[in-house]
Amino acid sequence: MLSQKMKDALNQQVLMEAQSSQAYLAMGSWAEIQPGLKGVTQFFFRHSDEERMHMLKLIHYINERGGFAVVPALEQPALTFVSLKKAFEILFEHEVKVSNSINDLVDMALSEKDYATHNFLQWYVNEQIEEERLARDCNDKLELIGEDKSGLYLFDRDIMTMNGGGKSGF
Ligand code: OFO
Repeated sequence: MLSQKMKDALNQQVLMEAQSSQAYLAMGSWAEIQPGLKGVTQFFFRHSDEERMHMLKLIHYINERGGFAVVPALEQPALTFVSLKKAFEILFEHEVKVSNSINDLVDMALSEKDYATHNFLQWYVNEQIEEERLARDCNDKLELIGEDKSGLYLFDRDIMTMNGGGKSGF
């Protein structure tokens, strides 16, 4: 059984994953109308799907452990971005926040001696290592590319293989 405190905290994480999915969906929609960003578009849409899967995993876990997973209302995410670099900076900062939130949940699980939830959360701990790494790589590459159009062309091409390259698939 989950404690009430843990149920609430896991439901908050459901909200966070849903917001992530929504934020990356908006990035995908923005990228889709920019010229020449096919790879990046695919990357954002796929990432949005991944976040939905993270949310679903939590929903099933909460319900299986005697709680009730609440499907949350969502805020409208940022819809436009001054540059691709800015979008990836936001994505990276967001992933760091998600990692911190997962770490707080792990702390709570340990302090409540809820080892089942602790065990369940390890998947998210590993996932966040991968997601932060990929987001950091993208930011580093975009920093190097700067305003270079041919660099951006290659970035857009390469990101298609980065999608499937990580453990998470991003
Ligand atoms: Fe769910 O990992 Fe990104 O946010």
